[in-house]
This record gives sequence, structure tokens and C-alpha cells, in this order.
Amino acid sequence: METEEVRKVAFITGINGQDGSYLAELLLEKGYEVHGIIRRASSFNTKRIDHLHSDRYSHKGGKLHLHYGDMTDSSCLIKIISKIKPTEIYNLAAQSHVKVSFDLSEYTAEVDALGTLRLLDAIRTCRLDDKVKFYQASTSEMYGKVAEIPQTEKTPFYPRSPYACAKVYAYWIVVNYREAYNMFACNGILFNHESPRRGETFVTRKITREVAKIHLGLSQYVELGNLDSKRDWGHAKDYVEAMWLMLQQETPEDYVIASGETHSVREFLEASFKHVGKEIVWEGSGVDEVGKEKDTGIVRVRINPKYFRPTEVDFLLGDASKARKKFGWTPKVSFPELVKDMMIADLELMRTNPTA
Ligand code: NDP
Ligand code: GDR
Repeated sequence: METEEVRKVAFITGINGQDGSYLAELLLEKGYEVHGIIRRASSFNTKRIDHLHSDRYSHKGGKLHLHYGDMTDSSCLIKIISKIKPTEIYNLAAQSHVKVSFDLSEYTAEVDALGTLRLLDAIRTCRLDDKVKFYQASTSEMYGKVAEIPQTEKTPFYPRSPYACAKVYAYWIVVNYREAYNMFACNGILFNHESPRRGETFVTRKITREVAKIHLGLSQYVELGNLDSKRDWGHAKDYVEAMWLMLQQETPEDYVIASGETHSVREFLEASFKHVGKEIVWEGSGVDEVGKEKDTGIVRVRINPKYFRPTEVDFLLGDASKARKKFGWTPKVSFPELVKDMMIADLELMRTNPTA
């Protein structure tokens, strides 16, 4: 008979997002029963996890279960949690696009800030506060206008977007519920992490898709915004493992997860073009800047002001030494390997499905 000690039941919000899909894979491999919420949409929205659930007998004996749900609907969260009685909850659901959060500021706060509160309260309503371990997807965007380099768990926050402000609320409500109700709740302060499953409108994926199209003659150039911001980029597969590790510790704490290297958007772009044998030379400045292909002089990069943000995060560089010391986490995939992984996948995608 199943006992409380051996039950491994995970509930993932945002399961069909980039991180949710890798995390679901990892937890299924570890023998968990995995539940996730997906939103009702007018077309199919489970492409990142279809390989895990389309045939319930093909993957770990049908241990993946999807429920319709939404972070703006407390009653659905309570119903699901009371039914499945999870032992671990990973709150990954969010309106996660920083630029979009300037347009959808109220909605972003509803989902990213209040959604987290709803989930924590749903756990309490179901009287599972002392039985569930809770992971919150906090973000390096909270550091914003950075107060120190590199950023650690102790660096103060200075959010620069409605998204980051909402995530700061979520961070503190997690800390508060941990202290007020003794909940096992952790913030993972994750720096940017990417993969072939990255959403198409984030800069890395936009670049690798467009460079693949240019290489295959399907497109002429890529249009971008600020090329000079710097990010600490890692691979999503490495980062979801850190999420799980945080919840396996004796005590609930907050951890920075980062690669410890920073690169500009321009460097990511150059590395992607280099993968297909093109060297880019730069001419002009600001919105008049263009990137030309060295051999032919053809313009391959244009700057479009519509991609600039009202307030930008110029520089991020994380120090994950706490995670390394506490549970031995280090990233396995380097920056060049990340670019290569994404380029290979997008070249293959564009070759087989040019309209993707
Ligand atoms: P994605 O944008 O790929 O995935 C977000 C997920 O949240 C999707 O499954 C989306 O569903 C779901 N979602 C959005 N709104 C709602 C809602 N109202 N109710 C229920 N589900 C909703 O993000 P990532 O996988 O990249 O990131 C996961 C989490 O980690 C996010 O919270 C993000 O803010 C945070 N984060 C990400 C980092 C990164 O570099 N990737 C770094 C630090 C933090 P749908 O498909 O229907 O839109
Ligand atoms: P970010 O990621 O804002 O760091 O948030 P994004 O890839 O959107 O932007 C990174 C940097 O690239 C610049 N940039 C562009 N960005 C986009 N999206 N599109 C463009 O055309 C473009 N041109 C230049 C941006 O100005 C920015 O400086 C991501 C999200 O996953 C968050 O949810 C997460 O919390 C953080 O990473 C850590």
C-alpha cells in the first residue's frame, strides 16, 4: 500500500512552458506522479509535453495528468490540490515576457504576484501547509538596476518592469508564508535560461530561428532591439534540476541559480551567425546600426525601436556559490554549447518545417 513517506506527487503550474516541460520529464524519470495545469486555448497548446502524455502507456505508465486551470482562479487551484494532495508544488506559471508586461501590467500582477498568493492560500485551505514543499520561480529580473556585481541571495532588489515588480511581490509572500506558517517554501532566483524549447519571442530563440532561416534562404535579416544588454545565460535542462534539488534539502531556503558568465545580446547573435559560417560586421550606431555579413555586405541585422523597453535591465551576472556549496549544483552546459544546441534544433526545424 502507498504510504505518506513514499508518495511522490508533484503539481506543476506552467507545465506546458519551457521549464515546466523539462521539469515534468525530470520528475517522471525520478518516479513521481506528475500533475499540471494547462489553460483552455483556442488551439492546441501542449506541444512541449505531447511526447509525455499523448500515449499514456508509453511514458512511465501514464503518470502524467493534465488539468484545466488558471492562476487567476482560486477555486480551481483548491479543487486540484485537495484532490491530488501533492507532496511538491512547483509554481512556474507566469506571464513571463518582460516587454509584454509593460502592456499587460495589471494582468501580469494578477498572475505572477496574486497567482502565487492564491496558490499558497490554496495549500493552507487544503490544510497541507506542513505536508507540501513549495518552489517559487523567482527571477534575476528582480535585481533590475543592479546594486552589486555579481548578484547573490543578499543583493537588494530594484525591479525595472511590471513583470519584475510582480515577481518581487511573489518572492516576499513566499518568504512571509515560510516565516508565518512554517511552510517549506523556497525561492529559486534563476538567471536567464534557454533551450530549443524557449518561447519564440525571447531574444535567444528569436535569434536562432531567424539565423537558421537566413542560412536556409527563407529570410533576409533579423530585427532586434537593444543589443548591448548583458545576460547570464544557461540551459533550462540544468536549471530545472536545481529546482528539484532545492526541495530535497533539510530546510527551505532561497538560492541563486546562474552560470556565472555574462554575454551581450550582440555576442549571442554573433555566436549564432558563426555557427552557420557567417561573420557579422557592425556599422552605424543606435537605431541606425546594422549588422552586415562580412563577405557579401548584405544587411543581416536591423535595429527596430519597437523592441526597446521603457526601462531596461542592462547587466546581470549571478553567483550561484550557495547552491554549489549546499547541494553541489553547477551548470553542465556552457554558453557556446547552448548556442550550438539551439542552432542545431532550429536548423532542423526550419529544414523540415519552414513555416514553423
Ligand atoms: P514560459 O513563458 O515558457 O511558460 C510560462 C507558463 O505559464 C506557460 O505554461 C503558460 O501557459 C503558463 N501561464 C501563463 N499564464 C498563466 C495563467 N494565468 N494560469 C496558468 N498558467 C499560466 O516560461 P518559462 O518556462 O521560461 O519560465 C517558467 C517560470 O520561471 C516563469 O514563472 C518565469 O517567469 C520564471 N523564470 C524564467 C526564467 C527563464 O529564463 N526562462 C528565469 C527566471 C524565472 P500558456 O502556454 O497557456 O501560455
Ligand atoms: P529577459 O529576456 O527580458 O531577460 O527575460 P528576453 O530574451 O526577452 O530579453 C533579453 C534582452 O534582450 C534584449 N532584446 C530583445 N528581447 C526580445 N525579447 N526581443 C528582441 O527583439 C530583443 N532585442 C533585444 C532585451 O531588451 C533584453 O535586454 C527573461 C524571461 O524569461 C523572464 O521571464 C525571466 O524572468 C528572465 O529572463 C530572467
